[in-house]
Amino acid sequence: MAERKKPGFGRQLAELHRWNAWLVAFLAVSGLLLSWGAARGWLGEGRVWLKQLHIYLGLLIAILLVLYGPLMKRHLKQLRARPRQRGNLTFVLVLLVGWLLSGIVLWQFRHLPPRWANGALLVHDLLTWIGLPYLVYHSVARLRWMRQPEKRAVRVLEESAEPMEKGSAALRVPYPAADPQAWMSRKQFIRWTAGAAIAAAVLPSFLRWTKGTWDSLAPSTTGGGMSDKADPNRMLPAPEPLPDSANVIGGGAEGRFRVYTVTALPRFDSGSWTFAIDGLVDQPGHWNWEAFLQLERTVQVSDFHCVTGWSVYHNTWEGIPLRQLLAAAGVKPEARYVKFYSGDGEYTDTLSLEQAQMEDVMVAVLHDGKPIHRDYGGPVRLIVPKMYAYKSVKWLARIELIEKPHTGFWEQRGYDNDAWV
Ligand SMILES: Nc1nc2c(c(=O)[nH]1)N[C@H]1C(S)=C(S)[C@@H](COP(=O)(O)O)O[C@H]1N2
Ligand SMILES: [Mo]
Repeated sequence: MAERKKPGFGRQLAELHRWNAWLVAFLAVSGLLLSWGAARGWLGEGRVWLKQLHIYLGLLIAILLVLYGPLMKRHLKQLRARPRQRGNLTFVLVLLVGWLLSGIVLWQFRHLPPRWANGALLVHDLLTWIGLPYLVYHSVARLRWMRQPEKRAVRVLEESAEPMEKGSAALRVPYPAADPQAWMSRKQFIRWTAGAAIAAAVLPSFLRWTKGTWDSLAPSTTGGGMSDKADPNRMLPAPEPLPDSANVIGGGAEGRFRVYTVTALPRFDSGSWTFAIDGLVDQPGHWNWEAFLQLERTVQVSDFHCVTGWSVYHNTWEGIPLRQLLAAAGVKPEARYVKFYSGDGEYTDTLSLEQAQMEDVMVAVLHDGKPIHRDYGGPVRLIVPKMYAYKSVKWLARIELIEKPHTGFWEQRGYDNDAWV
C-alpha cells in the first residue's frame, strides 16, 4: 500500500477550520438549549447528558488549538496583506480561548472559589452574545454561493428553459453582472441584510441581558438580585418586614438570580392561595394568606448557589424556620423524610428529616426586605442555604412528612439527592 502523503499546509488549515466549525455549531446549539429556561423541563434527564456532551466536546476545542499552534505563525504571515481576515482570525481565537477557559472554570467550579464561577459564567455568556451572532454572520457571508456568484449563476442558468453549453461565455459572467454603477453589489447587499437581520434578532435580548448583568454588579438598591418589575402575584396584605429585614442587614444581595421554572410561571392570589403541612404529623396545618402571615418569622443572611454555577451572595431572607413549622406540627416517629410541593403542580423535592432540621432551612416570604417576586418563587419559597438551590422549591405550597424516600424533580433527572454545596 502506498504511504499516505502528509496533507499540505492549506489542507491542514482547511481541515482544522472544518472541524472547528462543526464543533462550534454543536456547542452553540447545545449551549443555547442548556441555558434556555423553557427547554429545562422537556429536556428532562437528557439535560444532564447534553451538559456532559457539551463539556467534553468543548474540551476538544483545546485539541484543535493545540493542533493549530504550530501552524499559526505561517498562517498569520500568509494573511499579512489581508487585515480583515487577520482580524477575523484573532477574534475567533480570542473567542475560542475565552470559551474554553471560562468553560473549564464552570466545569470544575466545585473545586474553585464560588466567585470564580460567577465571573466565568459572565465571560461565557458575554462571548456567546458577541461571538455567536458574529460566527453566524461569518458563516452566512462565506456560503459558497455568495462567495462565488458564478457558481450560483450556473445553477440558475441550468434551470432555465434554454439549455446552455457548459463553459460558454455566458456562464463565466458573474450573475448578475457586476454593475459598476450600482451603489452596492448584490453580494454586499446580501451581507448587509444578513448582518442587519442577525443584529435585529439578537440585540433586544442582548440589551436585556446587559442591563440585568449591570444591575447585578451594582450593589443592590432595588431589592437585590431579583427583578424590580411589577409582581404578577396579588397577595394582600403585603407582609410587613421585621426591622432586620427592612434594614437589609445583609447589605443587599450581590449577584443575580436566573429565573428557573419547569412549568409556565404560575401566579397566585391571596384569595385562593393556601399553604399546608400534613402527612405524618400530629397536627396538620392549613393556612390562608392572612393566617400564614401571623406565623412568627425570623431573618437570616445567606448565600444561594445554583449547581449550574451562579451564586447570589448575602441575601437577607425573612421567613419561618422550617424547624419551627415541624415542631408546631409535631412530627410522628415514623416520619423519615420531608417532601416539598411547589404550587406549580410539577416540582417537588425532599430532605431527610435530619437535613430539614438544620437551623437555616427557611420557608421564606421576604428577600432584602421585599415580598419575593413571583418570578423567584413568591409569595413563599423554600431556601436551603447549605445545599444547591434545586432544593429551594419555588412557590412552596405544601409540606408533607413521609416515611419512604421520594425522588425530587431534578434528582429524577440525574442530580444528586444530597446537594451539599
Ligand atoms: N418550583 C420550582 N422550584 C425550583 C426550580 C424550578 O424549576 N421550579 N428550580 C430550582 C433551581 S435548579 C434553582 S437554581 C432555583 C432558582 O431560583 P430562581 O429561579 O429564583 O433564581 O430554584 C429551584 N427551585
Ligand atoms: Mo439550579
